[in-house]
Amino acid sequence: MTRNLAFPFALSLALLASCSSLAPSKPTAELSASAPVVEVGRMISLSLRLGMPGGPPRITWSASSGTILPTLVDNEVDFLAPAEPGESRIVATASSGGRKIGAEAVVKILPAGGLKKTAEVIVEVDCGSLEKVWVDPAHPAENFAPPLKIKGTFSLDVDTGEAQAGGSWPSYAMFDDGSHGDRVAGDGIWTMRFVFQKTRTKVYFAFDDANAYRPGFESGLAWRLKLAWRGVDEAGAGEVSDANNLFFIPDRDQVVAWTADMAAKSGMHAEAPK
Ligand SMILES: [Ca+2]
Repeated sequence: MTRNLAFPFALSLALLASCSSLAPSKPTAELSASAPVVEVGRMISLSLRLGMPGGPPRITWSASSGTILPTLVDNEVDFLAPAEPGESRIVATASSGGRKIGAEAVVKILPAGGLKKTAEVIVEVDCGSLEKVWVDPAHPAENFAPPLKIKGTFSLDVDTGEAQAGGSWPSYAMFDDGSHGDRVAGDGIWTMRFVFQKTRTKVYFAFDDANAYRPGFESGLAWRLKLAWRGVDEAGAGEVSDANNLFFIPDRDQVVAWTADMAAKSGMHAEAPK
């Protein structure tokens, strides 16, 4: 009898063993976040969904950066993003009846404003620096004549600032009257404000002014400003010009500025090197 009973017992053990190797009987854990990205210092919610036999599991949470904030429910927490952009790896571990299972999620931490869909681009030119500019041997000391104009591969609603990348170099008068993003009226810094839908498309731009000497598509002074800006940029960070033109990429809020310091470094007040 004992032998006869032993066989079915062994068989059922084998069946159990083979069942336990199949997915349905394995504990499962899935970690989900209310959003896959969050701005620095902002909060999202995290939830751990468990399929686990046995009594109520004990759940522990950790994050490689940022702060885990408990809620009233063990399997849900809030995540407070750190002050620095980057990534945080969040791990939740559940244990019950000697079994342990974990799940993890990576949350991307964006800079402040990173989730905003629009990018504000302010272009500023210190036109006080555009005096006695060397353009060519016959025009060695040209002076800025207002208004400064900006043109480029964009379209713009001047009143609202709404702008789109792309376009065939329309020209718009900039402002030195405290409007359209201009910070101080009458200080010689001419400004234009653009609000783009964020894009990685390069927006090329150049300037013009009312100076009478016009050797090409713009005044000689504006042409010299472009060359000088490119020269300073290429000597420096190399972020706002390529082989042909100045550009910005409206993928974030930014100020694109030509300053008196840059003018002094550019050599635009002396004959250009041959
Ligand atoms: Ca101004």
